[in-house]
Amino acid sequence: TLERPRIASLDKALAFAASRHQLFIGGQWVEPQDGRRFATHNPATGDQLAEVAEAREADVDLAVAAARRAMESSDWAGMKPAARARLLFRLADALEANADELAALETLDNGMPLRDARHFHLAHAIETIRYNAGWATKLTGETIALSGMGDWHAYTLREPVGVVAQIVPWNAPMAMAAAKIAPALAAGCAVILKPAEETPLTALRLAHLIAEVGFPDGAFNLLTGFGESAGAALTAHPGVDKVTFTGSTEVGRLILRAAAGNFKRVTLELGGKTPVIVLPDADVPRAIEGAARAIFTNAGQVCNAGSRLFIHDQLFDEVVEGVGRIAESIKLGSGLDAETQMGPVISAQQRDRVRGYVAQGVEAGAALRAGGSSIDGDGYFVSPAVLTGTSADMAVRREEIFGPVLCAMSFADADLERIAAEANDTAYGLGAVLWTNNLSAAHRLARKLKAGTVRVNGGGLDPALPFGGFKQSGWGRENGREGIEAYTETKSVAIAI
Ligand code: TXE
Repeated sequence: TLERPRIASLDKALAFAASRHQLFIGGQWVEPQDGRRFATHNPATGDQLAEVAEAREADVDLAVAAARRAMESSDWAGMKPAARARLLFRLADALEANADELAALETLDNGMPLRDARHFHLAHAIETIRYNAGWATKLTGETIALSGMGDWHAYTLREPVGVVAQIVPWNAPMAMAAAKIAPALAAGCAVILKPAEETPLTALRLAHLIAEVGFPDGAFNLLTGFGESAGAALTAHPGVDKVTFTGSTEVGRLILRAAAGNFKRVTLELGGKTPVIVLPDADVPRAIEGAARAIFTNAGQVCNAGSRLFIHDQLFDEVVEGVGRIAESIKLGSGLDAETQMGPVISAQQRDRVRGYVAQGVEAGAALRAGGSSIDGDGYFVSPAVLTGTSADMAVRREEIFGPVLCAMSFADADLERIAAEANDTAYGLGAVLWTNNLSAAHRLARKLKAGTVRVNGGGLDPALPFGGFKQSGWGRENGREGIEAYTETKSVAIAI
């Protein structure tokens, strides 16, 4: 059911997937030192999709050496900010020119509907690169008025932090890779990107485009490989100055420990258990649609997925029924099918994990209002699930599931303190969503919620808006000015005059 231009992009994507993939180090495509390779699979069918090079410690050493050389070369370290910006703008154009193929690759690799891959993930990646390209020429220090005795002229410089290892997950591979590499390169850092072992293909295609637009050797390096080997070696390497990571909270902890060796700078985007709160004055149809979108997009494999729905008593039945109806109407299938609204989850393991949470909840007394089963066939499909009657101590309510599973709860009155306390009753603090037309309640709750992003009546992700977590959802922010400044070191210069 694909349209003709889409078929051409799919053919290109399949040919790329089937081609021989290598590591990209110091501007060259190279074989891994010990020649190892591993297979990746299409989650919609379970079939092998590609075979990619497996980087290990020796390859990490080579990539770090190449990145360090770039940080000392006049080609990269000496490049003017405006020239870095031009390269990034060219990269964004190259992504745009190849967006259909990249989107098809993303769908093959991750399973997401092609429409989402093209119109959200690719569009967002391109916008993020352009946004950060603009910052390259606007990173400035300050002149400082001093309080002490001396008569000094004092100012600050913002310098690139150095070699940055960037480790990304499989749920939004292209968008996440762009969000990592764009500010790092705009700031003048040298990058070593490690995509998730499940989804390396768009990062590989991205590396080809980076080579084509002419970034100097070693400014960008790509290592495909596993977390425990390539990822761990990168985070422990003394030649790496900073690690930026998006992934599980558990691996975030491992990264912090590994980074302690040489006090690497660390930015972490970790898990979430985002509350969605529907107040009594909400626009109900929009709240229903928004609540469903918040948890079912990308099959719930979103760090900011709205997995806990708090609804005022008087709207509870209507909202749960509405979200349940949407859950039941969602068409599951291959992301390549134009009709598909929800693709598979990433792996058989993830499918079993998601189902396990639902089963555990039901066993503990929760009621399944919709979905939750896996679908027969070869791909890794889970039908969207809505649970009521969960208690605050159940795993389904507390832990990040990373699947299309929603727990709906009611609250009796509009006591904002109590609502905020329940919403904040989690180890995470990535996002929160409010549905209300009460301006004061919206502002009050926005202040009380312990979350890095609060969305009221919709609103989404933007490269200009800082994104990150309170509590165990992470360290630091990506996007916006803060996002790019995180790739710089501040240097104070004081001159006696
Ligand atoms: O994540 P990992 P997994 C959560 C989500 C999901 C669970 C498990 O709940 O179900 O984590 O997913 C690399 N040193 N999120 O196992 O392992 C790995 O190669 C360095 C939420 O896939 O964190 C991959 O590139 N790197 C999340 C990346 O880390 C290591 C997105 C993410 O994999 C490493 C993904 C190590 N020791 C999962 N071990 C979000 N918040 O968006 C693994 N990696």
